[in-house]
Amino acid sequence: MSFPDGSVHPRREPHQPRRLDDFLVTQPQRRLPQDQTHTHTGHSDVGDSRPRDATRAPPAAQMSVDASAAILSALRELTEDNRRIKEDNLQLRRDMQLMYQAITARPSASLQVPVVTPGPTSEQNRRLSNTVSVVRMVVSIVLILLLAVGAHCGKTTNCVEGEADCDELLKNGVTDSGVYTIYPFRTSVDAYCDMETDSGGWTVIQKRIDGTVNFYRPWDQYRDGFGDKKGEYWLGLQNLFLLTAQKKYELRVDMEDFNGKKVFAKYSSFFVGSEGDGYRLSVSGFSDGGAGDSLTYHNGQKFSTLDKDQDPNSAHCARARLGAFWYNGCHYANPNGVYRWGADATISYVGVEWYSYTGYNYSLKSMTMMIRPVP
Ligand SMILES: [Ca+2]
Repeated sequence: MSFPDGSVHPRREPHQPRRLDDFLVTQPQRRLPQDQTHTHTGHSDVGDSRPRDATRAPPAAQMSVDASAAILSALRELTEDNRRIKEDNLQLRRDMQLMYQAITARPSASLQVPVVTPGPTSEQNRRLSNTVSVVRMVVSIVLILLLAVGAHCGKTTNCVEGEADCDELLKNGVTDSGVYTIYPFRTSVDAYCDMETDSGGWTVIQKRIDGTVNFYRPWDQYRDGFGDKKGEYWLGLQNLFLLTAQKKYELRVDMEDFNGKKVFAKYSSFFVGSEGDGYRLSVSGFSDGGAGDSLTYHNGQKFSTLDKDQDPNSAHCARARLGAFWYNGCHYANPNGVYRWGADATISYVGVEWYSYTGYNYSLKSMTMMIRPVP
């Protein structure tokens, strides 16, 4: 039997099932002499079930008593064997449960469990198996305790506590917009907090304002975040996952064209899945602030970058649109496209675009994506 970490459970010698015949065969074969088949009275004892004095019992009756004793002995041993097998099976199930819990709690954990070579006898194997079972349990329990301690914030761990987002900062009296440290799931993240727009409390997750930061970047940078928190930046997909996993959030997208016209689009529900699910976008509940809806089209899509094509289009949308986004096939919104100062059709579909507002080939002056817990 092998475990997920590759270790092998010490083989237990199966208890050999015993048959009644084994015991009966081991009994001395008593053959009656021909001259004792009948008593002097001429009466046959075969088939006579009446109790008799043992000292006076004829040989056939004695054999029957011996056979009964052998059967009772065999039954007792079989019962004992059965009890041991049940105990071993129960212990094995406990070991497996502990190993499974330890491994699933920390996939990278490698349990160093000694592999025991079966000994010469089943009794020795049984004792070794019991010893190894105890070692397994102790190792598993220690691992589980270490994981539990590791999950708790302490002096030796990096996790910290504080406001989970800009909305909590606002409620704690921070009313000025600016860059603050927030702690989604006790993870330290710097973000710009908008404490003015629509009553404030917004955590900015993306901002384009002047084209000073290059947004055509690979997966790792979109996962971890990049840019200047006081200017243009992307907060990072992992941070978005952590943020939106802790509460129910709404999304607001503010934008401005080069004529100074400001509009926005708002969505009552916004969250981002885990990296294992491609940081999949879930967005719904559009309400119009003049920009129209160009984001619902992207709902349900995985995130794509120049080095990771996860969009359903046969083309590589991130490369075709010179950006990175939850491309569908490919976009109505391209917030992370090329900043190019207004109308430009030299290369189509690659600007900072919101189709329902200014169509394709018009790169907006500013675009800001920000989230806030739903009241
Ligand atoms: Ca594709």
